Amino acid sequence: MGKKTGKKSAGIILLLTAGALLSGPAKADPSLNLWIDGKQQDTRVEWRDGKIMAPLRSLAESLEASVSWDPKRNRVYVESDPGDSPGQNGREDAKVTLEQVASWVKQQGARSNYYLEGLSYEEVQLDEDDELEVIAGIDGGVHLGQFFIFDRNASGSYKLLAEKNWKVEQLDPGAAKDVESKKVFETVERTGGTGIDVYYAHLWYLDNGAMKEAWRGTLKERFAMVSGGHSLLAGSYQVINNMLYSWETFTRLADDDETVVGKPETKMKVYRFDGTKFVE
Ligand SMILES: [Ca+2]
Repeated sequence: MGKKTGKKSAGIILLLTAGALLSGPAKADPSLNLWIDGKQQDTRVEWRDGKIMAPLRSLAESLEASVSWDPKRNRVYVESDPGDSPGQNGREDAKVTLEQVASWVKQQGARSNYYLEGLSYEEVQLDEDDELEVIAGIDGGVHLGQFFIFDRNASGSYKLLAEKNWKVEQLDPGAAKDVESKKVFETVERTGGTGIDVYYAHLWYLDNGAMKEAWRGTLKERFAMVSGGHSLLAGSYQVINNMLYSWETFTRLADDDETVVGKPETKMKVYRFDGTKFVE
């Protein structure tokens, strides 16, 4: 652990409450010498109003911690392991645990019971506030599952914003697309049954504490339920300037699911964002 010597001093003062450790006399002698681990420091500390005041940066750095200041959020971060990037990504928040997420699912979910052995979760940033949201998923088998979004409220507890019967293989929705003033995320659901396997892309955003769906499109649909009727549909889409363009290519296949029968057909559709969702 290297000692960090950042020089961006923010002129920050640490307040040490005297407590039982140091019963304060000394209004007569406000300047004190600071000793850390048996070494006298250059930093002078002061008595002020019954408290010992010391510059936070020099004190923290003497203890091999790093200090950073985020003026936008009005926060000071002290990191005892400067190898970790301080504060910028919400690391200062206490991490939630799988047990906690399981209890929120049980208490707030719509069902009376869940396959909690299949539960996993991620802390992600979905909106403008500093707190991380929690996305959770239950993998209940090939095509079965649930998807949840929890938001942290001011008291530190978590509230269920959305629950969908989606089997989701990747919880983190990645980077948002900006559509009008909304941050639109993609979650891919896997569904189907015997002989049919489908992947849908769901586009959604958070709006006043609720999840709103903006669009759903097919990324892949493999159909093999009927002999002589096998097929593969492959889809994709692009969001550009509040418009959504989607393409789907439908290919008939022989029963070996490889040999292409006839010509693939591609359809393109254009959608416009109407303020709440994409419409054709
Ligand atoms: Ca947030």
